[in-house]
Amino acid sequence: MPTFSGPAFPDVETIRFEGPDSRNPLAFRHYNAEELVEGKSMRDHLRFSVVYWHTFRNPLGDPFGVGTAVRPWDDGTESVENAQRRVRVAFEFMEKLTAPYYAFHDRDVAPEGATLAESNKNLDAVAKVLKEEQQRTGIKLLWGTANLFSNRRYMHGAATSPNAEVFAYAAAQVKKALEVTHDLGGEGYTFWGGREGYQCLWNTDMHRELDHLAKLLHMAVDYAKEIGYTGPFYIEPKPMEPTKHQYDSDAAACLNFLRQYDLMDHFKLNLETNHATLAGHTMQHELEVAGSAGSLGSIDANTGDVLLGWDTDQFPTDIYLTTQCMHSILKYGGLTTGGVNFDAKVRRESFEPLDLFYAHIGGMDAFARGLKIAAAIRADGRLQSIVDERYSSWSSPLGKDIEAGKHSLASLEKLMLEKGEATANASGRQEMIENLINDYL
Ligand code: XLS
Ligand code: NI
Ligand code: NI
Repeated sequence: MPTFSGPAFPDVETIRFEGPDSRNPLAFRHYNAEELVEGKSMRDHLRFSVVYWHTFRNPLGDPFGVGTAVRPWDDGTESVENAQRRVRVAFEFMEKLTAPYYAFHDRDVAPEGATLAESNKNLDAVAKVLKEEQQRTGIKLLWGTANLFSNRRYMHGAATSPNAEVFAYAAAQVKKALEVTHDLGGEGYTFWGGREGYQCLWNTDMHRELDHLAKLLHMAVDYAKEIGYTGPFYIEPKPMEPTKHQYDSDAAACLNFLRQYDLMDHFKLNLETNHATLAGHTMQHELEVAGSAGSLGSIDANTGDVLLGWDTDQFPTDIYLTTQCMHSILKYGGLTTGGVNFDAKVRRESFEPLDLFYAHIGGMDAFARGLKIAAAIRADGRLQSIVDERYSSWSSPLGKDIEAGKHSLASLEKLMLEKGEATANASGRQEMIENLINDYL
């Protein structure tokens, strides 16, 4: 095959904001990077990020059929040269999309070698090009991660493998991925434990596996100090797939694990919509759980399909969903080190390079609208005043005293014996609130 020499997207110019009336499918209608929302630019609120794995490595196969993706720049080999060429294409894409960030796994960007030393060498050779392209374009690394799930050595888990040498290998891989992430100025480092769980409890020592998982995370925290990496670590909850049960099953399970093993100061959560729904929760629920614990770090923006019960990783287009996301994110102080990271893939039928643009433009516009709508809800204040009113009894002397710890079961019993019955409840007004939210859409 003759070597590809770009550009990879010759027909695409830099994507620009053209406003809601534009009929140009290669333009933003709502994402206007410079526009201020609550005093901050949309760029800084949303911190959009493109994922390397789906956008540049996913062949678009499914369990019933081979990959369909047409990627003319990719010669299909596992060579370092091909990987380096792909980096140039990735940055051409992200630059034209005006995405300020990207995210990767070690094994998406560089091919795995026959030995760990060879894999590390390959990663260095590709990281060199990543660095050049970051410097050329100003695009930054949102987070890096190690792929501790694809290789067959990780069939029983990585940190939670019953095989101690597999744990050691995973540790070595994390060390290297952390070094490369740090060297590229990565603003975060993520752990997603795709195989950190079980297929069968009869053969599983859960207590030991959880201890081992915590050990690996502590080693990462210690090593970060050694190399001067000061960014956050993220844990990404997901209940299942590929294993029957993953220990990081949802936000609450992750928080419990982090507290149990004294990791709360070092980790925040990276929440993914399709993982929330697989766990039987809404994304809004997961964001509220993480946010109220002060542990909201970043989001993997995607969506599932109501009729397909698996991690379909579709691009988010539902404005109700993005409004919920941005409302919770604004409520908890916004994304600081994290971003809106499109952990999403185009459908198997959308196999052309151009589809990658349409998908991301749609996701960015959907989040921009969600941001504007959430800000409008907040500015208007009607929702907040309903919520304030709902909890107003907690501002009464009794409510204040209970919150301040001035009461006991006995003192409250005394009070209620005197009163006989609690004050009548007020309506929750759910339907009225739902109507009110629709006013802004
Ligand atoms: C898989 C996860 C994965 C993580 C990174 O379902 O979403 O892509 O984000 O390892
Ligand atoms: Ni993800
Ligand atoms: Ni996922």
